[in-house]
Amino acid sequence: MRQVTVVEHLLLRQKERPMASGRFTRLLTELILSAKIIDREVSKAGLLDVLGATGEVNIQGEVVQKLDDFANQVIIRRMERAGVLCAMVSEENADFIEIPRQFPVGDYILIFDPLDGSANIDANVSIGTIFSIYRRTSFEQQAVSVGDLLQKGSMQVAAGYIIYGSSTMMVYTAGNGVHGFTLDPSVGEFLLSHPDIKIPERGRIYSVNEGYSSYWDEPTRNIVNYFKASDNATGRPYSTRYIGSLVSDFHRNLIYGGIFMYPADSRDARKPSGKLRLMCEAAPMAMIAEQAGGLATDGTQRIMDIEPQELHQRVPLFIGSKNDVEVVLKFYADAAKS
Ligand code: AHM
Ligand code: MG
Repeated sequence: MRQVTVVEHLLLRQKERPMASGRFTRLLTELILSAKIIDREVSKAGLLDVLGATGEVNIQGEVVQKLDDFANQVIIRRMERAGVLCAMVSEENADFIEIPRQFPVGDYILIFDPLDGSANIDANVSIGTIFSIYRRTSFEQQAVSVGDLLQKGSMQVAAGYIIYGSSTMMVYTAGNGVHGFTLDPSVGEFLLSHPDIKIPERGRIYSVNEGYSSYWDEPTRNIVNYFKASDNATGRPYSTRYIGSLVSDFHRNLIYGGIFMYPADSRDARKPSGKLRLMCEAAPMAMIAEQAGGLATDGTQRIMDIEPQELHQRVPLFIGSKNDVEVVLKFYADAAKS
């Protein structure tokens, strides 16, 4: 059987739009190449650690960088030359990244988390790159400002992730369904393996870091108790599955059905809105969830409708199967009434 590569898939989409300039395809092609480079290094992570421990240097004679810095640099250096972006926002950089003057610019904005869940890397746990693409709305000749970047999730042109797992996959949406491609390392191509992914309406899994339950608000505690309670009609109790790596937890729930939660947490006064970032993590995952038939909320508001006030704003996140996220909305709505 002849399998469609991700670039062929993008070109087919481009052909369906006679006015398309090919810049979006160019952007994603460059991002895919970045992902392949990151994948190559992630798959050698243990090996690089061994080499580092013996005091050896890598083949270029350089000290091996931490992988999340490496991933960040790969994406920035490749994408700034692509000629299609006007700015980038990385979870690793406090400020937004401008395109150096010597390179051509375009009107796309790339927001990304280069290696999410990288705290797990030494234990060989799956990690991922998350991306989100917007278009600037202001006049193109003006310098880009933070205001150009603070767009709500519903303005996203596309969103996706690459999961470096037992196999490496890219999952993305450009607003017409969610498609998954698996990297065939023997040919170095992402091949269409999961066309038009739909998340089951109801799952059997809840994913949350329950170690922090004493720091949660009351609705969140009640929600988790609900998923743990026994009820044949709704298939409860659900199973707990929590990896601590958003891309992996989300991807598993996307395929099997379920809900992922990173709620508000009173443990750290600086993080009353939980840990995850609205723009780099929650909004792109929300677009994928919705395109797959699921939902994403902060408890009361649709994630995609939240207007960001700052680049690294955090937000509580409840995301996954439609029926399961509706349970969350109901608990929060009931709490607001009482
Ligand atoms: P990171 O962006 O620093 O990698 O942190 C985000 C990660 C997510 O992948 C994961 O869902 C979460 O942190 C886990 O946090 P915790 O260890 O508090 O459960
Ligand atoms: Mg992250």
